[in-house]
Formats: sequence, C-alpha cells, structure tokens
Amino acid sequence: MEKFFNHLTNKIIKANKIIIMSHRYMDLDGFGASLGLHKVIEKYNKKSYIIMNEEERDESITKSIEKLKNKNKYNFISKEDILDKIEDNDLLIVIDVHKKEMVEEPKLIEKINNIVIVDHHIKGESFVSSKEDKYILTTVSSTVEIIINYLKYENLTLDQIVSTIMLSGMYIDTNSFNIKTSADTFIAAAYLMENGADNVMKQELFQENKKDFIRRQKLLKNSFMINNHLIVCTLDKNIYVGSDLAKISEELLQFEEVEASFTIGYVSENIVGVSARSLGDVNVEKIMKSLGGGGHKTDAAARLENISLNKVREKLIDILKR
Ligand SMILES: [Mn+2]
Repeated sequence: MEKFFNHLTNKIIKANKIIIMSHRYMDLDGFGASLGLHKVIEKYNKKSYIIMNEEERDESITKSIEKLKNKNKYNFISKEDILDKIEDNDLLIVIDVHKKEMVEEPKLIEKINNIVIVDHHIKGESFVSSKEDKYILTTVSSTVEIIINYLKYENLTLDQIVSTIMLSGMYIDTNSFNIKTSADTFIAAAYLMENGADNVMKQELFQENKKDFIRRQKLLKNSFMINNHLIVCTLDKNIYVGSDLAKISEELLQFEEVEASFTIGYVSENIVGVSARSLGDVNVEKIMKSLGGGGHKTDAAARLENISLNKVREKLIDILKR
C-alpha cells in the first residue's frame, strides 16, 4: 500500500487541480472515501472538486452533506459543470469503481489524461481505460478502508462528522461488518472511532421513514427460492427507484440458505430493472450480463426496455435454472 500512497501523493502535489469521481448512484463508501481524500488534498493546499449528482443520489448522502461543517470547501460540482473546468494537468481520481460504463461521467475519462483509480471491487474486463494507474485491492472491505490507511500514512486526523460518514460507508459495504470483514477492517474502523465517529449519528444517516420500510417489507413477501440458494422477488406494477430494488435485494441476503438475490420491478413506464446481490460464491455480474446489464461479482444490475415485468421474470428464471 505504502508505495501506492507515496505515488498518489506525488501525483496530487504535481497536479493543477484534482477531481474526485465515484460511480453513478454514489453510495456512502464512495462519498466517505471522497471526504477522506479531500483531507489529504487539503494538506497539500491543492484545489479539488467532488462530482455530485443531486438528482440521483441516496437519501443517506443528502443527510450526510447536511451534517458537514464548512461544506463549501469540498466544492461539490455537477457532472455538467465540471466539463467546462477541465484544464491541462488536472488529476482525476476515480474511487469505488473501475469500469467506464459505471462512472458518474464517462466523458471525464476521455478528457483527462492523468487518472488514478482506487477501488476494492473484483476486477472486471472493462477497465476505465488504458491510460490510468490502478490501485484495486480486492482483499479490503471498502474504498474507505483503503483511504483510512492513506490518512494514517499521511499522519492525518479527521473530525467527528467525516469519521462518522466514513464509518457508515464501511458499514454499508460490509453489510454491518458481516461480510468482507477482516482484522484489518476493524483496525481501520478503530481509527475512525479514535477520531470521534459516532454510532448514533451513523444510525441517523440510515434512518428512513416508516412508511417506506413497511412498504418494502410487504414487497419481500413476493419472493421465492430457485435451486435452494437463489431468491427472486418480483415487485408489483408500480414504478420504483433503482435504490428500492437494491435495498430489497440486500435485505433478501439475510435469509437462511440465500446465496444470491434478485429483485425485479418497473423503474419507469417501459423499463424493467433487475438488481442482484450475492454473498460471494454466485457471480451475479455474469447473470446480469446475460440480461444486458453489468456490475460487479457481488453487486450487479440490468435494465430492460419495452418488456413486461413477467417476461423479465421468465427470462431471469430461465437463466438461473441453467
Ligand atoms: Mn465500495
């Protein structure tokens, strides 16, 4: 790790300015890692931007931003506005993702020559491009875990709110410290606790309204097992947002015998979305690819146009039964 951290610091020092970008529908791991990185960039007095999609973001990120002190220093910027600000010698740091089709704004990959990727997802075929430095450590829990080690390497400390947001990122990516969790994960989490991370505030970031929760629990009833280890949940004819589907798939993973979960539902009038999650043994990326989607081995999705919910369900079941 240290060799990479030294390299990244040199790149930051030499850069004109730094742009931080995560994947579409950024989660708390990507957001927490962005805030941690900002701390290092601030140490070297460099200008930086964090790309923020206000329309497509999780409620937990909106809540986190509200809690931040001097939010302005982070320079949150939309993907449209950043395109006008690119100059020679800018450094793009891509975090929590390494696939071009999944980043918030793929145009940045084409426009910027100096790119570093920091990710923890199992390597897929389609890297962002060939011109970047990649640091992909698949043995860690989260991107936050990598950035914590970077902060330690840079001898930095964090304030309570940033520590709490980063802890929430680890919490999400490890499904409450249940998966991908090693001794090193807890050592990294301990650094956040030492910096004042607050478990009550962490819970607040995840709080949702009761109605949404109950509605989702009702939808969980529409699920059934295939081959004794795969679970499929088909929603009703209402239109849902992608993160609803993802949450249901995540919740389905907690049930006995389930190794992978799939949730199917309308995400617009003529688009059916499928969200898939796996504990690790079942490669859901491969399964989503056969529906025209993609993602990671344990976390993938697909969107199918002009097709009915039931047709998608049939297709998926066919694939799963193979
Ligand atoms: Mn992550």
